[in-house]
Amino acid sequence: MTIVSRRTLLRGSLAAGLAGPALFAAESARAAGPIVKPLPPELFNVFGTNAETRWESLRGTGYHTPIDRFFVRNHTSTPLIDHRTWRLDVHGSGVRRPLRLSYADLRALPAREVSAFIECTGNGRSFFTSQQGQTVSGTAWKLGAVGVARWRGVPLSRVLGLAGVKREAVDVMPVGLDAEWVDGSVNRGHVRRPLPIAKALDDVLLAYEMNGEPLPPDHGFPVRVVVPSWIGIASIKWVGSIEVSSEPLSSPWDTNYYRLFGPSYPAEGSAPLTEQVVKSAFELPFPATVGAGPQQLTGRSWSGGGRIRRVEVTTDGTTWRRATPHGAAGRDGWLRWSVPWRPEPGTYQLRARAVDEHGHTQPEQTEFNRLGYLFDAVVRHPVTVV
Ligand SMILES: Nc1nc2c(c(=O)[nH]1)N[C@H]1C(S)=C(S)[C@@H](COP(=O)(O)O)O[C@H]1N2
Ligand SMILES: [Mo]
Repeated sequence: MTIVSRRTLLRGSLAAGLAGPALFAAESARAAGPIVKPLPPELFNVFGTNAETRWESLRGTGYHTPIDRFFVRNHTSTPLIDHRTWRLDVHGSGVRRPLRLSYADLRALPAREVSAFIECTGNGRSFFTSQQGQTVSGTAWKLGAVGVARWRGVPLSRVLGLAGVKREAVDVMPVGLDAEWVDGSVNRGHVRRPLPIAKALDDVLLAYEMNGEPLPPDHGFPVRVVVPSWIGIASIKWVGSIEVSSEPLSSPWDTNYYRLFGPSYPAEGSAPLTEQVVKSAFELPFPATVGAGPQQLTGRSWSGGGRIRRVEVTTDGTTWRRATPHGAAGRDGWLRWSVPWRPEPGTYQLRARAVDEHGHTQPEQTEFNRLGYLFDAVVRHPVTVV
């Protein structure tokens, strides 16, 4: 394995007229339309550069979300990156030995597999409006901006260890190689968000495989960060550099965005968001039409705060029945469940609510925040029985 110190490499590259990570973005990443994989309407709802999974397409699939229906959230476009020229730079005031790793270097390090959801912070955002009558900004997701995959790669702690993390290191900032993001008229730069050193050294993965396949372009090929249990923006795709700092770092993604803003929060917003909240979804179209007679309602519940311990469903709005778990509740994943139902023709609002092992529940209402983050209230799912 050839792990070269970044300083040595930079000297070489500077001599050749090169200038660090930005160059790789320009050289090896080219725009390929916002999303590369097919987005058939029976699997996805498309919103510009983003695509949400249709929940009914998960019915009958296993625990892990198949790649062909895993949601995509892109600030700009999926870049096509050549793994042969890709490099990961690990640098900053918080490391003793800045590093530059190739794809082969990373692949040669001891690997780990982690099963975890990635979920957009705004998943469920449209229900602020449809259920609570509130105006929020951002993509009007229903509940399909979440998926669970098997991620294989190298623990970030291992790579940081090779770079020699200093005791005074506080923040770690992975930076994406996709295009800089222009928000209205403001260029916010490359997608990036600092992680506290404690989380970075805990369970974060530098993943190069998803469900046993090389990471697909839309999900971060060649390498993405996977931050289990945290909001999706933490899991930077197409990572090209990681800054480790002995001073606190910040980016628009933890100051202007991904905090709670609104009348119940301080003017500068809440603290930067970290863990996901509790949610439940039925594997049905939204709204759904089903036939009368005996059937099974199926769904999944998940939480960033711990394993799901109990799920209850109501089909009449008053009686809550315990759902039957299918398989075990995954840590950083979800619990699949079902309840029998024998409806007469009519209109219904199905609801499911879950509790995790640390007692986090789903409220009737989510406190308003302008950017529509962390909607955890019980969703009323309209169903017509014919
Ligand atoms: N480089 C980069 N990383 C990124 C993003 C992005 O646009 N660029 N989007 C983030 C957001 S907001 C989410 S929710 C997840 C989505 O991951 P997925 O597209 O693999 O489902 O990736 C995160 N990582
Ligand atoms: Mo997101």
